[in-house]
Amino acid sequence: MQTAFFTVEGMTCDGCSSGLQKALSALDGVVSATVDRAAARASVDYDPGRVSPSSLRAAIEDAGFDVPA
Ligand code: 9UX
Repeated sequence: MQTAFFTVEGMTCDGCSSGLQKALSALDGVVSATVDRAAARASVDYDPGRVSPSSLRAAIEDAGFDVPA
């Protein structure tokens, strides 16, 4: 298992962070996800054989948030 960290911009209420946490947790290959709105950070434990950091990043963006380069 590996852990990926992302800066997540645009989470303006607690619904954003809990919704994103739920969306990430539901992805195939994700073991667990924690999203901290105050810190603008997401931490994702994942199985690198089943999902890649770039797809995790894409999922965050698909949920409507920005991940700065
Ligand atoms: Mo809160 Mo976030 O109403 O997309 S859930 S702003």
